Amino acid sequence: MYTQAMDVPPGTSSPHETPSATSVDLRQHAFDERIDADGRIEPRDWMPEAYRRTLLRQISQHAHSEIIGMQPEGNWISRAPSLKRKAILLAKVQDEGGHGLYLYSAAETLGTSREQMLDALHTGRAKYSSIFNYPTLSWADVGVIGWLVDGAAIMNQVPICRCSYGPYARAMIRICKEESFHQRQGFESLMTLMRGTDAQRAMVQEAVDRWWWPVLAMFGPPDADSPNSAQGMRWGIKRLSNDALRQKFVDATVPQAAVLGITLPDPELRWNEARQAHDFGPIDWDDFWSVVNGNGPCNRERLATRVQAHEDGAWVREAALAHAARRRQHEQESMKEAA
Ligand code: FAQ
Repeated sequence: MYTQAMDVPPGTSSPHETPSATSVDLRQHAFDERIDADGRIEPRDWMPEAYRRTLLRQISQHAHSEIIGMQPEGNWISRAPSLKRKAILLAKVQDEGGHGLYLYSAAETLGTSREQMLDALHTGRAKYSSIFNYPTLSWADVGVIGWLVDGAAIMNQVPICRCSYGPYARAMIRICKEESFHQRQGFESLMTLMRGTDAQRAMVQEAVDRWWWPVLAMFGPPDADSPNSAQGMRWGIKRLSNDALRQKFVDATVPQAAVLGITLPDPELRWNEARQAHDFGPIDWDDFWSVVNGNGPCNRERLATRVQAHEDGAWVREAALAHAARRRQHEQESMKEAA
């Protein structure tokens, strides 16, 4: 069900067939040339197995992040402070679900079914972003997620719009447009709170204090400890390194914090004239790895909620399959009648 794995016409060799050594050399050469020329690789093109696996790893992790990422904000839909905020939040959470679906579709073109990817997520074998394992304790968290988490996501994802793999790059173009709206609505929501009462301003500051460091860690380990970066960049999957993106994010966010009137919780944060960039304090990587390895404040809850939602949705999948089967049968019957 659902799979968009490649449909190869008769007579065409599948990218997953086992070819002779000479044809692999030729195909590898053509692939390398296309990558060097900054060209795009499409699903039916031959690709090295390691490239396919790296893409599948990154795209499926990204898809899982979008789907699990619906939960922290979803927690506030029933408690949004006004009808307007509830409508915006509903639309945003629904957008994140849509991003997950585009990305699962992009990953399926690499020859893995959605069932396989979901099974990896539901059994705890697949990763998703560390950031979604932190709780949303106040309404300000919703604004802070929009401002900082979506802000970090855009910083990371705009360069992926130029990814060498066509389906991923195209999905990212659409996703980034929506993420930009998400970031703006988060900033606007915080701006409204900051113009409110002392208690509202304190609530925003408290939320920023909790989210700032996990958001910086979200960009991934330092370049020196990032085993996948060098090859990912060589293949044009990643365009900028984890540290470069983190730095760009800090530099973009500091002036926004000043406009909001928020203090970022880092006494070492200051402009470095020589580097033309901000210096910032050390990130707690032990905490990051503990969360990635399943021991964050909400890992178990997030996974259990996801598995439950999947089980609760079984009847929808069955109904969709039954409907598709009936439609196919009707189409075949009307074709027979017309013949
Ligand atoms: N969390 O060698 P690297 C969003 C893992 S979407 C968990 O540097 P790579 C939208 C990494 O997988 C957010 N694990 O790896 C939204 C690897 O493990 P593996 C998601 C992490 O792939 C907003 C190991 O550490 N965005 O926010 C994390 O070159 C609001 C070594 O790392 C994407 O996925 C982490 N933070 O670089 C939704 C963007 N960082 O697989 C709802 C696409 C690293 O070898 C609400 N992905 N790891 O076992 C990427 O750009 C890259 O995959 C990185 C990691 C940068 C995440």
